Amino acid sequence: MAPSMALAIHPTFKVLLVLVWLTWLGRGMGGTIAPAMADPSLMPPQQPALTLLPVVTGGLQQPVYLAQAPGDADRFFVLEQPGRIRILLRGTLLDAPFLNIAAGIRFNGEQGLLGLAFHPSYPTNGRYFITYVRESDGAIVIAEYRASDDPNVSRRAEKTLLVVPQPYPNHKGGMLEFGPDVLLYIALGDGGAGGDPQNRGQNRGELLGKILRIDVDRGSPYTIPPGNPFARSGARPEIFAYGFRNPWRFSFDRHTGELWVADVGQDKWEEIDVVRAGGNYGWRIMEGRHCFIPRQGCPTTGLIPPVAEYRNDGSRCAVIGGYVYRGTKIPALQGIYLFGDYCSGEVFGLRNGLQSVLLSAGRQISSFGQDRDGELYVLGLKGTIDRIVEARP
Ligand SMILES: [Ca+2]
Repeated sequence: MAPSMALAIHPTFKVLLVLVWLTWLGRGMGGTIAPAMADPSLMPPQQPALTLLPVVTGGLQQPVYLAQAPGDADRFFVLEQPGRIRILLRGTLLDAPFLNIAAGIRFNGEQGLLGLAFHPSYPTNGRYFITYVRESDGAIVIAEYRASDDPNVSRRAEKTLLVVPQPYPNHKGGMLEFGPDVLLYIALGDGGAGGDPQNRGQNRGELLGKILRIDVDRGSPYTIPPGNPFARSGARPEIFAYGFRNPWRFSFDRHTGELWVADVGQDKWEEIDVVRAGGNYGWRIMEGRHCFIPRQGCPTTGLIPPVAEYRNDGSRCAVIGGYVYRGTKIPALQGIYLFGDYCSGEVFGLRNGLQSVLLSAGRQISSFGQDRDGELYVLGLKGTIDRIVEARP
Protein backbone atom coordinates (compact mmCIF):
# COMPACT_ATOMS: atom_id res chain seq x y z
CA MET A 1 0.00 0.00 0.00
CA ALA A 2 1.17 3.49 -0.72
CA PRO A 3 2.43 5.60 2.16
CA SER A 4 -0.32 6.65 4.45
CA MET A 5 -0.41 8.02 7.94
CA ALA A 6 1.26 5.04 9.59
CA LEU A 7 0.98 5.69 13.31
CA ALA A 8 2.76 2.47 14.09
CA ILE A 9 6.19 2.09 15.57
CA HIS A 10 8.66 1.23 12.90
CA PRO A 11 9.15 -2.53 12.70
CA THR A 12 12.89 -2.71 12.90
CA PHE A 13 15.58 -0.78 14.63
CA LYS A 14 17.38 -0.61 11.32
CA VAL A 15 14.62 1.51 9.81
CA LEU A 16 14.80 3.76 12.83
CA LEU A 17 18.51 4.22 12.37
CA VAL A 18 18.00 5.15 8.74
CA LEU A 19 15.33 7.66 9.76
CA VAL A 20 17.54 9.17 12.40
CA TRP A 21 20.30 9.43 9.87
CA LEU A 22 18.04 11.02 7.27
CA THR A 23 16.78 13.46 9.88
CA TRP A 24 20.33 14.40 10.67
CA LEU A 25 21.00 14.81 6.96
CA GLY A 26 17.93 17.03 6.68
CA ARG A 27 19.22 19.17 9.53
CA GLY A 28 22.44 19.72 7.66
CA MET A 29 20.68 20.59 4.43
CA GLY A 30 17.96 22.74 5.98
CA GLY A 31 16.62 25.53 3.85
CA THR A 32 13.56 26.00 1.72
CA ILE A 33 11.54 22.95 0.75
CA ALA A 34 9.47 24.54 -2.01
CA PRO A 35 11.56 26.82 -4.17
CA ALA A 36 8.67 28.00 -6.34
CA MET A 37 7.05 31.42 -5.89
CA ALA A 38 10.30 32.81 -4.58
CA ASP A 39 9.85 36.40 -3.65
CA PRO A 40 12.35 36.77 -0.84
CA SER A 41 10.61 39.90 0.38
CA LEU A 42 7.74 37.69 1.50
CA MET A 43 9.96 35.67 3.78
CA PRO A 44 10.25 36.61 7.39
CA PRO A 45 13.11 39.13 7.65
CA GLN A 46 14.80 36.87 10.12
CA GLN A 47 13.82 33.27 10.55
CA PRO A 48 13.66 32.47 14.22
CA ALA A 49 16.13 29.92 15.54
CA LEU A 50 14.02 27.39 17.38
CA THR A 51 14.68 24.55 19.74
CA LEU A 52 12.68 22.13 21.88
CA LEU A 53 12.21 22.40 25.62
CA PRO A 54 11.26 19.02 27.15
CA VAL A 55 7.94 19.02 29.01
CA VAL A 56 7.29 15.27 29.30
CA THR A 57 10.00 12.70 28.62
CA GLY A 58 8.34 9.52 29.86
CA GLY A 59 5.19 7.90 31.24
CA LEU A 60 2.99 8.47 28.19
CA GLN A 61 1.88 5.80 25.74
CA GLN A 62 1.61 7.06 22.14
CA PRO A 63 0.47 10.63 22.78
CA VAL A 64 -1.39 11.99 19.74
CA TYR A 65 -2.86 15.30 20.91
CA LEU A 66 -2.62 17.93 23.60
CA ALA A 67 -5.02 20.70 24.61
CA GLN A 68 -5.91 23.00 27.47
CA ALA A 69 -9.50 23.50 28.55
CA PRO A 70 -11.07 26.96 28.56
CA GLY A 71 -10.80 28.54 31.98
CA ASP A 72 -8.12 26.15 33.23
CA ALA A 73 -4.52 27.33 33.22
CA ASP A 74 -3.24 24.47 35.39
CA ARG A 75 -3.88 21.44 33.23
CA PHE A 76 -2.87 20.02 29.89
CA PHE A 77 -5.03 17.18 28.62
CA VAL A 78 -3.04 14.64 26.61
CA LEU A 79 -4.63 12.01 24.36
CA GLU A 80 -3.04 8.59 24.44
CA GLN A 81 -3.91 6.71 21.28
CA PRO A 82 -4.79 3.44 23.10
CA GLY A 83 -7.76 5.22 24.70
CA ARG A 84 -6.87 7.40 27.65
CA ILE A 85 -6.89 11.11 28.38
CA ARG A 86 -4.06 11.94 30.75
CA ILE A 87 -3.58 15.12 32.78
CA LEU A 88 -0.40 17.11 33.06
CA LEU A 89 -1.03 19.19 36.20
CA ARG A 90 1.37 22.13 36.55
CA GLY A 91 4.14 20.06 34.98
CA THR A 92 3.39 16.75 36.70
CA LEU A 93 1.88 13.85 34.78
CA LEU A 94 -0.88 12.36 36.93
CA ASP A 95 -0.96 8.56 37.13
CA ALA A 96 -4.75 8.28 37.09
CA PRO A 97 -6.26 9.14 33.69
CA PHE A 98 -8.93 11.81 33.34
CA LEU A 99 -10.77 9.28 31.16
CA ASN A 100 -9.90 5.68 30.32
CA ILE A 101 -12.01 4.06 27.60
CA ALA A 102 -9.25 1.83 26.21
CA ALA A 103 -11.40 -1.30 26.60
CA GLY A 104 -13.87 -0.01 24.02
CA ILE A 105 -11.29 1.26 21.55
CA ARG A 106 -9.62 -0.44 18.63
CA PHE A 107 -5.98 0.53 18.95
CA ASN A 108 -3.90 -0.52 16.00
CA GLY A 109 -1.90 1.42 13.41
CA GLU A 110 -3.91 4.56 12.67
CA GLN A 111 -6.82 3.50 14.87
CA GLY A 112 -7.44 4.50 18.47
CA LEU A 113 -8.45 7.61 20.40
CA LEU A 114 -7.77 10.37 17.89
CA GLY A 115 -9.38 13.72 18.74
CA LEU A 116 -10.44 15.93 21.67
CA ALA A 117 -12.26 19.27 21.78
CA PHE A 118 -13.48 21.22 24.78
CA HIS A 119 -16.71 23.17 24.51
CA PRO A 120 -15.98 26.93 24.70
CA SER A 121 -18.26 27.03 27.78
CA TYR A 122 -16.48 24.08 29.44
CA PRO A 123 -15.97 25.97 32.73
CA THR A 124 -19.76 26.09 33.21
CA ASN A 125 -21.08 23.09 31.25
CA GLY A 126 -18.18 20.62 31.49
CA ARG A 127 -18.84 19.35 27.97
CA TYR A 128 -16.11 17.92 25.80
CA PHE A 129 -15.98 15.83 22.65
CA ILE A 130 -13.79 13.00 21.40
CA THR A 131 -13.22 10.95 18.27
CA TYR A 132 -12.24 7.30 18.44
CA VAL A 133 -12.34 4.01 16.53
CA ARG A 134 -14.49 1.57 18.44
CA GLU A 135 -13.43 -1.95 19.23
CA SER A 136 -16.61 -3.75 18.18
CA ASP A 137 -16.65 -2.95 14.46
CA GLY A 138 -13.92 -0.42 13.67
CA ALA A 139 -16.40 2.40 13.05
CA ILE A 140 -15.32 5.92 13.95
CA VAL A 141 -17.36 7.48 16.77
CA ILE A 142 -17.87 11.15 17.65
CA ALA A 143 -19.01 11.27 21.27
CA GLU A 144 -19.70 13.74 24.05
CA TYR A 145 -18.50 13.41 27.64
CA ARG A 146 -18.76 15.63 30.71
CA ALA A 147 -16.40 16.59 33.46
CA SER A 148 -17.26 15.68 37.03
CA ASP A 149 -16.92 17.88 40.12
CA ASP A 150 -13.33 16.67 40.34
CA PRO A 151 -11.38 18.50 37.63
CA ASN A 152 -8.99 15.53 37.33
CA VAL A 153 -11.70 12.91 36.69
CA SER A 154 -14.24 12.78 33.88
CA ARG A 155 -17.68 11.28 34.10
CA ARG A 156 -17.90 8.07 32.10
CA ALA A 157 -21.38 8.40 30.60
CA GLU A 158 -21.16 8.72 26.83
CA LYS A 159 -23.54 10.50 24.49
CA THR A 160 -22.98 9.36 20.91
CA LEU A 161 -23.21 12.06 18.24
CA LEU A 162 -22.14 10.25 15.11
CA VAL A 163 -21.06 6.74 14.11
CA VAL A 164 -19.42 6.46 10.71
CA PRO A 165 -18.67 2.93 9.41
CA GLN A 166 -15.12 2.47 8.17
CA PRO A 167 -14.31 0.23 5.21
CA TYR A 168 -10.55 -0.08 5.92
CA PRO A 169 -8.28 0.33 8.95
CA ASN A 170 -6.49 3.51 7.76
CA HIS A 171 -7.21 7.18 6.93
CA LYS A 172 -9.41 8.01 9.89
CA GLY A 173 -8.82 11.74 10.16
CA GLY A 174 -10.17 12.29 13.65
CA MET A 175 -9.41 15.90 14.52
CA LEU A 176 -12.27 17.91 15.96
CA GLU A 177 -12.31 21.49 17.21
CA PHE A 178 -14.73 24.32 17.82
CA GLY A 179 -14.53 27.15 15.33
CA PRO A 180 -14.89 30.83 16.17
CA ASP A 181 -18.58 30.33 15.30
CA VAL A 182 -18.89 27.92 18.30
CA LEU A 183 -19.76 25.13 15.88
CA LEU A 184 -17.96 21.79 16.07
CA TYR A 185 -15.75 20.93 13.09
CA ILE A 186 -14.81 17.29 12.51
CA ALA A 187 -12.29 15.86 10.03
CA LEU A 188 -12.87 12.42 8.54
CA GLY A 189 -10.47 10.61 6.21
CA ASP A 190 -11.52 8.88 3.01
CA GLY A 191 -11.90 5.54 4.79
CA GLY A 192 -8.64 4.09 3.60
CA ALA A 193 -7.00 1.46 1.48
CA GLY A 194 -5.00 3.47 -1.09
CA GLY A 195 -6.17 5.83 -3.82
CA ASP A 196 -9.69 6.12 -2.36
CA PRO A 197 -10.99 3.07 -4.32
CA GLN A 198 -14.67 3.96 -3.87
CA ASN A 199 -14.12 7.67 -4.58
CA ARG A 200 -15.55 8.71 -1.21
CA GLY A 201 -13.76 12.06 -1.05
CA GLN A 202 -15.78 13.38 -3.99
CA ASN A 203 -19.08 11.72 -2.97
CA ARG A 204 -21.15 14.30 -1.07
CA GLY A 205 -23.64 11.56 -0.21
CA GLU A 206 -21.36 10.26 2.51
CA LEU A 207 -19.26 11.63 5.34
CA LEU A 208 -15.84 10.12 4.66
CA GLY A 209 -13.20 12.37 3.12
CA LYS A 210 -14.84 15.50 4.50
CA ILE A 211 -14.69 18.30 7.03
CA LEU A 212 -18.01 18.31 8.88
CA ARG A 213 -19.64 21.12 10.87
CA ILE A 214 -22.40 20.58 13.42
CA ASP A 215 -24.14 22.57 16.14
CA VAL A 216 -23.98 20.74 19.48
CA ASP A 217 -25.84 23.50 21.37
CA ARG A 218 -29.14 22.85 19.65
CA GLY A 219 -31.01 19.63 18.96
CA SER A 220 -30.17 16.17 20.19
CA PRO A 221 -27.59 15.01 19.67
CA TYR A 222 -26.91 17.95 17.29
CA THR A 223 -28.42 20.09 14.55
CA ILE A 224 -27.22 21.21 11.13
CA PRO A 225 -26.15 24.87 11.13
CA PRO A 226 -28.39 26.76 8.67
CA GLY A 227 -25.30 28.16 6.96
CA ASN A 228 -23.85 24.76 6.08
CA PRO A 229 -23.18 24.73 2.33
CA PHE A 230 -25.15 21.58 1.54
CA ALA A 231 -27.88 21.91 4.17
CA ARG A 232 -30.63 21.92 1.54
CA SER A 233 -29.10 20.10 -1.41
CA GLY A 234 -29.62 16.39 -0.91
CA ALA A 235 -25.97 15.89 0.07
CA ARG A 236 -25.10 14.99 3.65
CA PRO A 237 -25.92 18.26 5.40
CA GLU A 238 -23.09 17.89 7.93
CA ILE A 239 -20.52 18.49 5.16
CA PHE A 240 -18.59 21.77 5.40
CA ALA A 241 -15.95 20.99 2.75
CA TYR A 242 -14.91 17.91 0.79
CA GLY A 243 -12.27 16.20 -1.31
CA PHE A 244 -9.89 15.18 1.50
CA ARG A 245 -7.78 12.05 1.87
CA ASN A 246 -6.63 12.00 5.48
CA PRO A 247 -7.00 15.36 7.23
CA TRP A 248 -5.38 14.13 10.43
CA ARG A 249 -4.91 17.56 12.04
CA PHE A 250 -6.45 21.01 11.49
CA SER A 251 -6.61 24.27 13.41
CA PHE A 252 -8.17 27.71 13.40
CA ASP A 253 -5.99 30.80 13.23
CA ARG A 254 -6.81 32.65 16.44
CA HIS A 255 -6.52 36.04 14.76
CA THR A 256 -8.13 35.51 11.37
CA GLY A 257 -10.42 32.54 12.07
CA GLU A 258 -9.03 30.77 8.98
CA LEU A 259 -9.30 26.98 8.98
CA TRP A 260 -5.92 25.38 8.20
CA VAL A 261 -6.07 21.72 7.22
CA ALA A 262 -3.12 19.42 6.57
CA ASP A 263 -4.14 16.58 4.25
CA VAL A 264 -1.84 13.55 4.23
CA GLY A 265 -0.85 12.59 0.69
CA GLN A 266 -0.90 9.34 -1.23
CA ASP A 267 2.04 8.75 -3.55
CA LYS A 268 3.97 11.99 -3.75
CA TRP A 269 2.43 15.15 -2.33
CA GLU A 270 1.61 16.37 1.16
CA GLU A 271 -0.60 19.43 1.27
CA ILE A 272 -1.83 22.35 3.36
CA ASP A 273 -5.27 23.79 2.65
CA VAL A 274 -7.02 26.91 3.89
CA VAL A 275 -10.57 25.66 3.90
CA ARG A 276 -13.79 27.55 3.24
CA ALA A 277 -17.43 26.48 3.25
CA GLY A 278 -18.46 24.29 0.34
CA GLY A 279 -14.94 23.99 -1.08
CA ASN A 280 -13.77 20.94 -3.01
CA TYR A 281 -10.13 20.28 -2.13
CA GLY A 282 -9.58 17.85 -4.94
CA TRP A 283 -8.90 14.33 -3.69
CA ARG A 284 -8.91 11.85 -5.51
CA ILE A 285 -8.96 13.82 -8.74
CA MET A 286 -5.82 15.59 -7.53
CA GLU A 287 -3.08 14.95 -5.03
CA GLY A 288 -1.77 18.36 -4.06
CA ARG A 289 -1.51 20.42 -7.23
CA HIS A 290 -1.11 17.32 -9.41
CA CYS A 291 -3.54 15.11 -11.29
CA PHE A 292 -4.13 11.77 -9.57
CA ILE A 293 -7.06 10.19 -11.44
CA PRO A 294 -6.54 10.47 -14.31
CA ARG A 295 -2.81 11.04 -14.12
CA GLN A 296 -2.90 13.60 -16.90
CA GLY A 297 -5.52 16.07 -18.03
CA CYS A 298 -7.73 15.69 -14.95
CA PRO A 299 -10.73 18.03 -14.69
CA THR A 300 -9.61 20.76 -12.30
CA THR A 301 -12.48 23.22 -12.69
CA GLY A 302 -13.89 24.13 -9.31
CA LEU A 303 -11.14 22.42 -7.32
CA ILE A 304 -9.34 24.52 -4.72
CA PRO A 305 -5.58 23.96 -4.77
CA PRO A 306 -3.53 23.78 -1.59
CA VAL A 307 -1.77 26.89 -0.28
CA ALA A 308 1.37 24.76 0.03
CA GLU A 309 2.58 21.28 -0.77
CA TYR A 310 5.75 19.27 -0.41
CA ARG A 311 6.94 16.01 -1.83
CA ASN A 312 7.06 12.94 0.40
CA ASP A 313 10.39 11.69 -0.84
CA GLY A 314 12.68 9.34 1.09
CA SER A 315 12.72 10.82 4.57
CA ARG A 316 9.37 12.60 4.45
CA CYS A 317 6.13 10.61 4.46
CA ALA A 318 3.10 12.32 6.03
CA VAL A 319 2.20 15.92 6.86
CA ILE A 320 1.21 16.69 10.45
CA GLY A 321 -0.86 19.86 10.65
CA GLY A 322 -0.02 22.46 13.24
CA TYR A 323 -0.95 26.04 14.08
CA VAL A 324 -0.51 29.60 12.95
CA TYR A 325 1.68 30.92 15.74
CA ARG A 326 -0.13 33.55 17.81
CA GLY A 327 1.88 33.34 20.98
CA THR A 328 3.99 36.15 22.41
CA LYS A 329 7.26 34.50 23.40
CA ILE A 330 8.69 34.16 19.85
CA PRO A 331 7.86 37.45 18.06
CA ALA A 332 9.63 36.42 14.83
CA LEU A 333 7.26 33.45 14.53
CA GLN A 334 4.13 35.63 14.61
CA GLY A 335 1.68 34.69 11.84
CA ILE A 336 3.73 31.75 10.56
CA TYR A 337 1.91 28.43 10.13
CA LEU A 338 3.93 25.66 11.77
CA PHE A 339 3.52 22.07 10.65
CA GLY A 340 5.63 18.95 10.48
CA ASP A 341 6.38 15.62 8.90
CA TYR A 342 5.72 12.39 10.77
CA CYS A 343 8.72 10.50 9.41
CA SER A 344 11.42 13.13 8.99
CA GLY A 345 10.61 14.87 12.26
CA GLU A 346 11.06 18.25 10.61
CA VAL A 347 9.04 21.26 11.70
CA PHE A 348 8.25 23.60 8.81
CA GLY A 349 7.17 27.22 8.74
CA LEU A 350 4.83 28.58 6.07
CA ARG A 351 3.99 32.20 5.31
CA ASN A 352 2.67 33.69 2.08
CA GLY A 353 3.15 30.41 0.24
CA LEU A 354 6.82 30.07 1.20
CA GLN A 355 8.02 27.23 3.37
CA SER A 356 11.23 26.44 5.12
CA VAL A 357 12.55 23.98 7.67
CA LEU A 358 12.56 25.71 11.07
CA LEU A 359 13.57 22.80 13.25
CA SER A 360 14.45 19.13 13.18
CA ALA A 361 12.72 17.46 16.08
CA GLY A 362 14.48 14.13 15.47
CA ARG A 363 11.43 12.04 16.31
CA GLN A 364 8.16 10.81 14.87
CA ILE A 365 5.85 13.81 15.22
CA SER A 366 2.32 12.60 15.96
CA SER A 367 0.76 16.03 16.47
CA PHE A 368 1.23 19.59 17.56
CA GLY A 369 -0.53 21.19 20.50
CA GLN A 370 -1.33 24.77 21.49
CA ASP A 371 -1.74 26.20 24.97
CA ARG A 372 -4.01 29.00 26.13
CA ASP A 373 -1.30 31.57 25.47
CA GLY A 374 -0.77 30.37 21.91
CA GLU A 375 2.58 28.71 22.58
CA LEU A 376 3.14 25.52 20.61
CA TYR A 377 4.17 21.97 21.50
CA VAL A 378 5.47 18.97 19.57
CA LEU A 379 4.20 15.51 20.48
CA GLY A 380 6.45 12.55 19.73
CA LEU A 381 4.65 9.27 19.18
CA LYS A 382 7.13 7.46 21.41
CA GLY A 383 5.94 9.41 24.44
CA THR A 384 7.37 12.91 24.46
CA ILE A 385 6.00 16.43 24.72
CA ASP A 386 8.26 19.37 23.99
CA ARG A 387 7.58 23.06 23.88
CA ILE A 388 8.84 25.03 20.88
CA VAL A 389 11.01 27.86 22.16
CA GLU A 390 13.46 30.32 20.71
CA ALA A 391 17.04 29.10 20.70
CA ARG A 392 19.30 31.39 22.72
CA PRO A 393 22.84 31.72 21.45
CA1 LIG B 1 -6.21 18.50 -2.24
